Amino acid sequence: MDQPRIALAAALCTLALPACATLPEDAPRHAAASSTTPQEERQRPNIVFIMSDDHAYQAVSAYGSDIGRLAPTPNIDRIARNGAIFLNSYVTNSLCGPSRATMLTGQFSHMHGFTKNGQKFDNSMWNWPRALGQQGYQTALFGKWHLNYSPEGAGFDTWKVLDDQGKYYNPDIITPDGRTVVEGYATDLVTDYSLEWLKEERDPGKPFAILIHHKAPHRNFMPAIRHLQKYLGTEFPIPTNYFDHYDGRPAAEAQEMNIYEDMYEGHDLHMTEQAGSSELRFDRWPDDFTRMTPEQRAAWDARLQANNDAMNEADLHGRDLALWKYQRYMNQYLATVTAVDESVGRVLDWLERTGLDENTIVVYTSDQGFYLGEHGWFDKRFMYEESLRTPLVMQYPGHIAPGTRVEAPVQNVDYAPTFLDFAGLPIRDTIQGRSLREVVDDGEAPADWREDIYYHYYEYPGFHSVRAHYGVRTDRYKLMRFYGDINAWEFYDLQTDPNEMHNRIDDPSMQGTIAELKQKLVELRAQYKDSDGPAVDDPLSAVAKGRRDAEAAAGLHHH
Ligand code: SGN
Ligand code: CA
Repeated sequence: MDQPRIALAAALCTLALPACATLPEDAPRHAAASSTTPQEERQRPNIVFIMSDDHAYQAVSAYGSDIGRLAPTPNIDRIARNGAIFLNSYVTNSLCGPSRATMLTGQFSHMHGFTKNGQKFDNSMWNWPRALGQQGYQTALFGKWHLNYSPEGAGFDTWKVLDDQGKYYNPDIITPDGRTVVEGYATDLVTDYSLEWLKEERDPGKPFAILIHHKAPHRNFMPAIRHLQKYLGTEFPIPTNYFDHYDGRPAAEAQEMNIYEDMYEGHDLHMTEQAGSSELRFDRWPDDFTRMTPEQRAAWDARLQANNDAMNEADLHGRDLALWKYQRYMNQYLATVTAVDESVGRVLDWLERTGLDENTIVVYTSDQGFYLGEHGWFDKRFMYEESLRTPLVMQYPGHIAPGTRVEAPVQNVDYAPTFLDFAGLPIRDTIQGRSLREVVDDGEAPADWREDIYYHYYEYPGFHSVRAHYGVRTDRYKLMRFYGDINAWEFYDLQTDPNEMHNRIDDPSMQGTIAELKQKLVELRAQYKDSDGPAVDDPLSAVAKGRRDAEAAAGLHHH
């Protein structure tokens, strides 16, 4: 943990010699802050933006799910209690890189250009933290970046990031000085870095924006040693569609993100070869475990041994094994969330102790939602509810009333304009979202707030084999178009079919509604300037349609 105090050096430099402050090249040299009095300065809110990776809203107790009752998140809930919970919060493309680029720029994937993971984000693009920095804010980023090797050039005064996806144990940490392996647990390290900067390194005379980006609860779901046993033995409720057969949903059928078929038993589920052994079953990427110290590994093995031995002795197969895997997935995933929730608590406690909470906006969100066994799945990507939604809570005393419940549909394109707005900056016209101030100030959306949300997923071929698709969600219905080698429309009535099991695209009684939704989709694609993929009125290819009809006639999709 002996990291060089680069940030401290930068902060001292700023204090002593304003001319050597780490302003980005393109920052105006006459930052507005220089003309504001300390009194005005204090009135601009600080921003604490906390984002985890792959945190399902079903696993945030403020959202009121059964899982939340068994595995509560008291500190994330605290933010909701102190301020607002967004009950209809959605992403624009349910994947890490694209989502992060969207939050930074306020644009849909096709506009900022980062449509799939693995692309390289152009760090010099406009982003909201840099815009605040140019107006006198101090800005810092700790944790996962995953848009590029590092955030070099993105405008942060201080940064310290995880390499790529980030590792849970002893992660590689990249700073402006280079890259080192740091002993510790990623969620705790990122929290320590953040609190060190807040307490000791920033300039207390300036407003700040800090981005705290956790790796957890992303795959491969490794909890901190202290939480490893937390939920072993808890029986989580099995989703009613855990054994989904994907009837009438060819893209859902073709995915590779099934808990009982596609998860790696060693890597993801931490299962061992046999009773008495700590040898992991199939582990496609052994580095997550081999990088642990012998002490960490011994502590890990000791805590899971009895549970793994019992599983091996029971010699489970088929349905029983699938059910066991669901419980193991849940107890590990949710235990990684515990450390995230503790981290949120540490940050909130510090803000309250210093009184800074009074003038600080705190946001908790995730880069997208996640499946916790619904349709048999882990991962995300699909426009179905669990990965389309993402948790979002926000507090700002005096500006957001405690316990506000926002029903209006919001999307991650709205974050950038929100921060600009609260910081008193104009909302630039390349931004495609709207400031959430408009919906949180009295909990009501203005009359011209969006009614429908637009979504577009691109990454195919790719991990988990989810086909490209776009779609629209209204308050009641959802229409999606998959394209590429699976070319198909899907339509759901979320009121009667919230689990999206019945694709009613061919239901004669729904054709009027479907035509209206297609029209909305045409309008949304024009509004957001998206011409990627087939046009809404492009017919499905004869090949795909013929195959679907033939399969339906053969009863292939009816179990
Ligand atoms: C990794 C994961 C995948 C996951 C992608 C994208 N495999 O490749 O399961 O879908 O990240 O996730 S892993 O075992 O190597 O973790 S994202 O959050 O970055 O979009
Ligand atoms: Ca993610």
